[in-house]
Amino acid sequence: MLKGKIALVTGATSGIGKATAEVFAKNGLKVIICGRRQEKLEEVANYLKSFTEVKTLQFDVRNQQDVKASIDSLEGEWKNIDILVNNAGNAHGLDPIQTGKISDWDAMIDINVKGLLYVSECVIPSMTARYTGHIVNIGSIAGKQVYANGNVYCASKFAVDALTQGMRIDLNHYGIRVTQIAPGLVETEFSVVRFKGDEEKAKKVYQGYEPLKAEDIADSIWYAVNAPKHVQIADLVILPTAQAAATIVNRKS
Ligand code: NDP
Ligand code: 8X3
Repeated sequence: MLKGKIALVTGATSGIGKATAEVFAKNGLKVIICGRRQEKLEEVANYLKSFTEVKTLQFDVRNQQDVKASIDSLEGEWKNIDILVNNAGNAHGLDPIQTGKISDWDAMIDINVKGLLYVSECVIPSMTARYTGHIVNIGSIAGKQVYANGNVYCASKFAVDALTQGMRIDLNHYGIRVTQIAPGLVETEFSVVRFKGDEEKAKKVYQGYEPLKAEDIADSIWYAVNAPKHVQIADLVILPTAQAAATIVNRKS
């Protein structure tokens, strides 16, 4: 059903975005992969090209002008994006609010919230004009429950939850489906970024239980986009079996 459709995935240089682009490519969708790291984009694109047609767009979602110029540079059929996966994002720091860093707060609001809006603003017009499309926003369990020291990251993901609902309401008339996927603990580069390159600290987040893999989330995204056209998966919370809530994890060691 989706063979030949065009999907744009932000944050496709690693983790959930990369795994999602791979599932799409293997199922015959044409993919536009986005991220800041050009060498990673090329590496992923070279791999995906054995399955499908691929375009790369290199931009920082914080830079509205670059986002617009990049997406506007798409030509011909590539302009008609059928599926947008707003995945680019990260946590920066894990500090209590009283000692949090402004630069971390700015990064999380600018990337996770404003970046998602900047990309959506460029893609939505071609969907409304065609009365079709599917937007998948990657939220988090952190957008459902606030946890200690999560403050601004949680706020950014609560914003994704609200924006997903808002998009679904405003785009309802156009037949555009809007889905939120809200994962719990997924082992990716996420914690390395959160802890600013401290690999040891990052590794501990995923020890003593089996965390989700990026591929598990990619599968759920595929389930949502591949559902029959009259079915709109609105919101999926996906946790490792060992995780009961944001900070309740059954660790064996
Ligand atoms: P990764 O760190 O592995 O991937 C993050 C991706 O986002 C990378 O491809 C990165 O690419 C891109 N990115 C980050 N900042 C920017 C930016 N300023 N401009 C453009 N692209 C950017 O983490 P995940 O795969 O885990 O994270 C993907 C999404 O899933 C995020 O929104 C995250 O909040 C969410 N999530 C993750 C969970 C987890 O436990 N891992 C759980 C719940 C939600 P590049 O560096 O090349 O720009
Ligand atoms: C990522 C999962 O629990 O670190 O969104 O917030 S968590």
